[in-house]
Amino acid sequence: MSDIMKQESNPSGATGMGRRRFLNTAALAGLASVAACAEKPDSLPAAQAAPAADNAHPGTAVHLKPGELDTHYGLWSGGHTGDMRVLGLPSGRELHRIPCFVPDALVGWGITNESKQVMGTKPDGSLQYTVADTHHTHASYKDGNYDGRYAWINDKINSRVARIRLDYFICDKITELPNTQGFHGIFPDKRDPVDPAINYTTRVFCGGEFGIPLPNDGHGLDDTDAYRAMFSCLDAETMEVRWQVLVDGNCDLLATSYDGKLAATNQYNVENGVHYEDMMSVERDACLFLNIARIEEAVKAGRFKTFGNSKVPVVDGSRKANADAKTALVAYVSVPKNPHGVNASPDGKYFICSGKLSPTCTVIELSRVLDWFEGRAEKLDDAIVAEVEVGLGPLHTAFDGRGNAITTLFLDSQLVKWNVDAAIRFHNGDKNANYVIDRLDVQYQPGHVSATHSETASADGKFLAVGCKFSKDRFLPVGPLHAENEQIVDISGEKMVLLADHPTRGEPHDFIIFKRDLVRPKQVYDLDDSPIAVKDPKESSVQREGRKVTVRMTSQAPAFSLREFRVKKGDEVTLILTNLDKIEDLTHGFAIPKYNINFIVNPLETKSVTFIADKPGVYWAYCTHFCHALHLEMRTRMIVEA
Ligand SMILES: [Cu+2]
Repeated sequence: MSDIMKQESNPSGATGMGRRRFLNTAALAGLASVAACAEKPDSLPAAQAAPAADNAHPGTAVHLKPGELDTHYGLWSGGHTGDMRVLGLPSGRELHRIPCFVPDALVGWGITNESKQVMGTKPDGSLQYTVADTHHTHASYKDGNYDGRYAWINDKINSRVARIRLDYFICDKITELPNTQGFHGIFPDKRDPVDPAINYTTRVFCGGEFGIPLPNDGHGLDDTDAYRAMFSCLDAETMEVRWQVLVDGNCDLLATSYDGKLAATNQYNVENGVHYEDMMSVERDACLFLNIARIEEAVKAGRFKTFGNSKVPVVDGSRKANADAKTALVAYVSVPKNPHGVNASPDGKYFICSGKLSPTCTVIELSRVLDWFEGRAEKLDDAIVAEVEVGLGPLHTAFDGRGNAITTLFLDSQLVKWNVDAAIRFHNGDKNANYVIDRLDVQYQPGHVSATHSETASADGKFLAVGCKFSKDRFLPVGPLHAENEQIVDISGEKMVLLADHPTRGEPHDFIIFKRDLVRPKQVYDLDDSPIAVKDPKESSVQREGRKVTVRMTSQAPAFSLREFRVKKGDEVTLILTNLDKIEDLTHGFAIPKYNINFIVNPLETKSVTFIADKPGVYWAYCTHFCHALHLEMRTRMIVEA
């Protein structure tokens, strides 16, 4: 085990930590040995026993009796599976997966015409992309709280952002960001910076992580000094990219202010290096604050460029071009090197940037950033109201709505709960200000953390979830690939109490948690949701136009409206299926053997598929989603004539 891991946590957390101020490359290499420790469970830090939750905090019992419902929804990023996962909390039960970026065999995502249109296709009709790496998910706001309209999720690999409608819990739009690689942080605005009447989300901000040549069309391949990353703003309704800001450094996480005026991204590699030793060569990086009103004025005034084929206006947010507060679009607030995660406190006052390589969290007061922009403060550094030690490897912060921050410590495998006001007093010289309130061991190496309504004005401090990157010995071994460990923690009292472990498939990263009454999902579609709905079984038909054949049919347990349909070899067949069963929970499936087709139709939902009937023969198309006692008999024959 590395020396770093052997160092004990300082119980006060406030003084005499005696640790290296910053981690170096050798310490980072220690992370590998942390993972390797899994072979020797005895050498691991002792897991803290979970007290019986029901006795300790009856309000947050995680073990629901059969038939009992969770009190909260959790929206989890699906990681490699490119979906959004819906959990019931605090039980941690997985309720649903909403496919976004990657095909899904249950709902036929990537199979149906409707989903392909959302996902994007090549000229030959095949999907543009079939892999994804989702990290972060956030939902739309109104008056500083979630309004239950939309959620958004990123795909880091192909720089895409997906929107999820929270009425049907489906993905309805995907946008690919131009001039961007490694799209990482995402956050919607919370209101308009100028128009006070617009107190809800209208913009979605996206942070580009990797620097690339602009345009990235084969020119400037080796001119690495010119590689730059891009911060983007999308229209929340149209999902079109409104504008972009060229920035120094690599965008990690994003946060937005409650007045709509500022968006922030914690920026590592402001050196703009292309190798890791270059990326960590300077002692301080920056948390960037974007002045939204000024950027939009600059775009309106035509002070922008475009790159390559993209028509999206790009303004200059480089450090050099933004030194003068009077004209700056972006403020570069200095924070310790390679920061990780920036989170907005629910009181609207502070953004907290975690140190990662530094054992500190930096507290930045938003009003002081605005003071700098508006000429009321000379030094931008004065916006830093605290920079205090919290433990090794601080990454992300959740809030309990009672003035406390709860930060994950990746290297210490801990959550640390600390009081923000006390940290500010300590920073200002009050050495008796014991800002660290509690520490809790988690299992193991935590990354993201979020609490109930954490980054909203109604943070209620009930419980939190922490995404542990390594589970090691916490679950039955299933071969070399370990599950990750999402842990649920009660934060309603002074001491944090570990309630439950939940294995998750890799790798979820980020999530949000909100009260269940915030959304009222629809249980049945409206026939008019689809312009091609087959509204009556009598409308069923097989229509031919040249080599194009349209098959229209309905499903109603236990039968499809057509007992058979005939096409000819080589026909382009479009099959439209409407489920006329309107009872909640009565979903049918539709699969065609040897034609790689399977999808579901929910009550009163319509979907379509298009394919070439290239194999003559009889194909039993059948219902793949259990619906009725005669489910096995629910079939139709596709007859392809030679
Ligand atoms: Cu069926």
